[in-house]
Amino acid sequence: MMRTVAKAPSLAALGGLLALVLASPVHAHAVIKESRPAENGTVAGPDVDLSVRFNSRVDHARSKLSVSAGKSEPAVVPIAPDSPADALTGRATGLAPGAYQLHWQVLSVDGHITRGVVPFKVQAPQARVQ
Ligand SMILES: [Cu+2]
Repeated sequence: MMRTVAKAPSLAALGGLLALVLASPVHAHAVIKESRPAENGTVAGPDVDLSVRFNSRVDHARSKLSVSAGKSEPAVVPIAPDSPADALTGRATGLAPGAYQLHWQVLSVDGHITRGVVPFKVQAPQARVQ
């Protein structure tokens, strides 16, 4: 009996927590789902197609892609006008072999900005085997 009474408040607290968890999906911050290049992936240069896909629609006009090498200032990569509604795509050109970071910043439909970095490597173009 005592045990049952003691449990009642914690169950109520659990219910409150559950309500919070259930309410949170209303907030749809853009969360990265996949990228090209992949995180820590290696791609052939010097021109590299970039793509970052999210869990929700993003505002292309208020989002940004840029690429940096080492501690250099990130160079802005124009976002392709035909990017899918839930993705940012673009093309970085003239990348020498080496280590790079793809920086993304997006405004999602709920009005929140999220950002992140995807490290990747560029290698020299593969010799073509005919
Ligand atoms: Cu949000």
